[in-house]
Amino acid sequence: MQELGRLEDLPADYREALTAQNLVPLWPSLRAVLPPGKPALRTRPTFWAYEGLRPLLLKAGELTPIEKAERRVLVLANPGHGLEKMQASSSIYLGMQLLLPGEWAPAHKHTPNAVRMIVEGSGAYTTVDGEKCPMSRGDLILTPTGLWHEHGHDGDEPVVWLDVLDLPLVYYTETSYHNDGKAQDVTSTMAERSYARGGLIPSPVFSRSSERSYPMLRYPWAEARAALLNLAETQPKIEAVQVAYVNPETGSDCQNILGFSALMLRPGETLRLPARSPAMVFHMIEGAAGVDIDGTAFNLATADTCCAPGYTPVTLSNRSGSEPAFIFIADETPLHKKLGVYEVRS
Ligand code: 1HN
Repeated sequence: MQELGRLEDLPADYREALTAQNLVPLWPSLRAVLPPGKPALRTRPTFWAYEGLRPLLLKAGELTPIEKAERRVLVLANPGHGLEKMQASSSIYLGMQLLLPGEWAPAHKHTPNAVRMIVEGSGAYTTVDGEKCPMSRGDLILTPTGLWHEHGHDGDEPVVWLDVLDLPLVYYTETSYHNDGKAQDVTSTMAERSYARGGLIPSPVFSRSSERSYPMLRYPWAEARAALLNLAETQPKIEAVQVAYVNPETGSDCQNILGFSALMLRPGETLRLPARSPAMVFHMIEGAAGVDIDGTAFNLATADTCCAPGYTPVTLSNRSGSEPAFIFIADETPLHKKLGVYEVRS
């Protein structure tokens, strides 16, 4: 490959003349923005242990009242991007949020899409677009772009959840902003029960649900877990016991930018994921798994989280020979497919 001219090769007065007119020569930077064969990946394999994070999050509950935080979150930041950027990958933001009994996180809406994966505790709820969604471990609750949401807690123990947002991408595109609002009137709860059986949806003639971009906002863990166990039992030869969180009206990804799925590793199973362009996040819902990211190995216990850069093969292995392991996966697949840059390499 041809080596290109460097900035230092140019006379100083020429460089100054360019700068004065807001001009930049391409060739000294061409290889950096367009490296050969594979992108330059800032996203590093990174691991966040719940055991280490939890006491610091609970301490934040003592140090910072909810009124002073609005959302009491410790961000899971990837050092490859610089911690201050608050990015897990180029397009994924991760945070662990704490809500204590009696606390209230006021209503707002914003352009980034969020989901919450409940990690521990019960008694809290989030109200999204008038639907009150109770939170219990392993549930996935959507807060898509533009929908009002607020969190409350009627229980008696701390509740912690993992927030996954496309904030870095939305911020990068200069489209990130929020609006504050007043407390919502609750108009429904457990609306996901309308979609509780595969292949059956409310009548498209008489219901207004099919007009909504986000008809299902809460995906109870009990349902996802049962679906995985059924899949493993009825399709013993299936390569990966994995279910995608989709819009039940369309069968498409449940949100526009990030994709979400739940994976079951059968007892003793090892699963090789091919190198694909999207970065991925793995969060352990139940059990324990090894995650090998092209030679960087992490051991995930329940509630631990890690991320893997794109274009990198990942091997997952259940560390138990007798119990299944359940992993929540978030990735950038919908974004890459929409942009036309999605690739599977091996
Ligand atoms: C947000 O609105 C929430 O509503 C959590 O709980 C985390 C991170 C960045 C921007 C908005 C929430 C967030 C957030």
